[in-house]
Amino acid sequence: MKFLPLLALAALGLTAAARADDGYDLWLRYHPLEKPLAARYAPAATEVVSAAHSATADVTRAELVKGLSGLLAKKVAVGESVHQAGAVLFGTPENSATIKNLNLPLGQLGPEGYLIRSAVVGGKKLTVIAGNSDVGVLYGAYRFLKLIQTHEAIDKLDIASAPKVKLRLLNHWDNLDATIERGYAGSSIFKWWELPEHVSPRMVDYARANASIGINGTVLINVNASSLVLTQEYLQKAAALADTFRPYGIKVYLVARFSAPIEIGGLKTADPLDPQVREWWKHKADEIYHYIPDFGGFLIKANSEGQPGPGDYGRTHAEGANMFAEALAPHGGVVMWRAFVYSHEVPDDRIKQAYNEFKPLDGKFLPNVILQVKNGPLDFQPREPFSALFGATPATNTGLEVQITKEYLGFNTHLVYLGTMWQELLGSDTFAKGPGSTVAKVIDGSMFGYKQTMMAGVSNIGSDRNWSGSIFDQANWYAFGRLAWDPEAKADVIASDWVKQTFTSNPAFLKPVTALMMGSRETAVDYMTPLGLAHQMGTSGHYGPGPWVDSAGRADWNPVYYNRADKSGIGFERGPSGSNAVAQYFPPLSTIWAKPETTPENLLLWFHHVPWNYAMKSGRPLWDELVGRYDQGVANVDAMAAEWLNLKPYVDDERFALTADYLTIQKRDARLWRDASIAYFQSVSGLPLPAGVKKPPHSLGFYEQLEWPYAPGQGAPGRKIKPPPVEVAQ
Ligand code: GCV
Repeated sequence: MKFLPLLALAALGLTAAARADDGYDLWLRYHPLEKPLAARYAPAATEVVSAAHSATADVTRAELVKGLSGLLAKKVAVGESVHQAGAVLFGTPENSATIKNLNLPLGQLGPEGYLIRSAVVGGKKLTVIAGNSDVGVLYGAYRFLKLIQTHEAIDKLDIASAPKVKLRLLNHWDNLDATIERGYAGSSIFKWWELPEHVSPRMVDYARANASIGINGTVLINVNASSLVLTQEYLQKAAALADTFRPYGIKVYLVARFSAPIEIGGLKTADPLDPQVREWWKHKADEIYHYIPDFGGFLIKANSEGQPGPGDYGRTHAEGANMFAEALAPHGGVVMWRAFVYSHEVPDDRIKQAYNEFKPLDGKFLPNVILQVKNGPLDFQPREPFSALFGATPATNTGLEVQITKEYLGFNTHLVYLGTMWQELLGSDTFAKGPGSTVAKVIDGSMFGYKQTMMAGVSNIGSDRNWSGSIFDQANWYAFGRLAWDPEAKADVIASDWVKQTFTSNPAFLKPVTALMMGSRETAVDYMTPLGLAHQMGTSGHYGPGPWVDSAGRADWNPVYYNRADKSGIGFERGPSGSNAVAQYFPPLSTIWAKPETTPENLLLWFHHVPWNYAMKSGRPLWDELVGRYDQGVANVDAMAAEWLNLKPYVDDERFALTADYLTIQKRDARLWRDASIAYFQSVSGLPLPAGVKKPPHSLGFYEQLEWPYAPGQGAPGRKIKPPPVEVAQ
């Protein structure tokens, strides 16, 4: 192809900024670099060399060729041995004599780590990408391409990296009928109906994207599971996906529904101590491994939100989990047993219940069981403290579950970067073994020497062309992978890498967009649930505000259960005079969080019920501060939207417009959250609005009538449909 001069391209509206882009390529965009940059890199990327020919080596080669030829806009030679200076040589000591002879320090890198080095071999300068396994090398190849995408120097490389967490998994809450519980990006990408005969080519791009950020496993279906997925027909379908993902180092996992022996096995019971049931699961495991030899294992939601479990037979969670563990152990599989458990009877503060259930079972689980704990003790709220289970189960492998899909954070239409939220969590000190006992050190296994380590993210991926429902939600998928690889990685570095790979490295764009992302989660907290409030969303859909809701199926699904707002004040008392949830944490947190004066203000109402006139650090009474936070949230979204409009010259039209439209929605919603919350809390506090504060435009009654019956992600559409309220202007 002939290259047209840049000016001519600009005249045709075809410069990099203007080219339409639907976001399908995610952060793996290998669009040509500007000429001077490409010229800088070209001498160090003349050919891709490897003698390895495994399925993984083949995809590594293909990715390097695709990436380098795209970025450098030139043909890149491929060979089995080095012919010219500037070769990119990849492999392991087993499949490359050159790499073996280099005696590289691969010992510390484990099975998935990699090393990237500039070296001189036979008088020729080259770049070596090496690892102990083909998959480690593939990760190294993605890192090498990222160096070029992010405009790093590549002439004197000496990079070594290995994942700190062993199992880095996506959890899809996808149903077999292609709907997605809490999915906001279309329907499921796993087309079970067409499998195993047809595997969508999109599955390869899914695997590429995951491998590029180090994700090495995927749970294909919803934890609210159907037993059907364990039937022969569906195992064959799952096997077709496993075959497609395998070259990319990605294992397939399934959800095991506890009652499957009854539902698909014809047994009368699913009691985990019944010999027939145990035998059934052993056979089932053997059958699965027949179809999927490297099957990863089971994820199980038991005795939680109506799912069956060992409690139905008077057995403990450990007895239940160990039954599966025994069935999987001969094959090397693991059981991820979810700790998201709270009782039907609501006997105690809901946030205490998982700890109460699992702490006494510490040490009773088999070595191939991992307790899968949500980040906070409640449910993926905009802000919660870390779950008290982190640090409390030294004798039980304990893994982390975060939610990439933004069930409680404005779905795909609110721009909220979750890297900062996860960094806050992972950096939180549990004090389990004194200062420095961070959640990161618990889950990477270094604190208690766990045999299995795991970090799972509830996926935000769907059939939308842009995968995640918005461009900026791709950053959350990306950040999850990066943090699972290194839980101590920094959110700002991750955000900036993502912006560079996804958009541009131009500082005029990079700086403001990274800043916008970094502030976005705190902004959402401000307009939704400031000062430690939680679960104030309307029930079912969890989209808009509903602080007044007191009619949900059970008390602890109600926002009023959490805000406890009354004439005397607001907040849930969890100090010694209340539910004493603080006692589940290690000292000094149990003491610091026991009193409002020493509780950080961003968790104040989570831990304490305080009077409306409680004096805040700002000097304002609590009521004024609360109102101020809502206003701040709205102002920040306005500023984000305005900032984005300034950035039009640096973005293609399609991604610019989508993001601008969504920011308009976010502006609307932030106002609604602010207005509805202030209207409700004012009706309870009876206090006047602080001077200069704008009155909500409608009466409380108006907001109370709002519903979002068709909000996506609720499974069957329209769980509860009412005609929309008639607007009454104030
Ligand atoms: C998959 C919350 C969500 C449910 C989800 C559950 C869980 O309650 O609203 O949709 O169910 O968490 O994590 O199991």
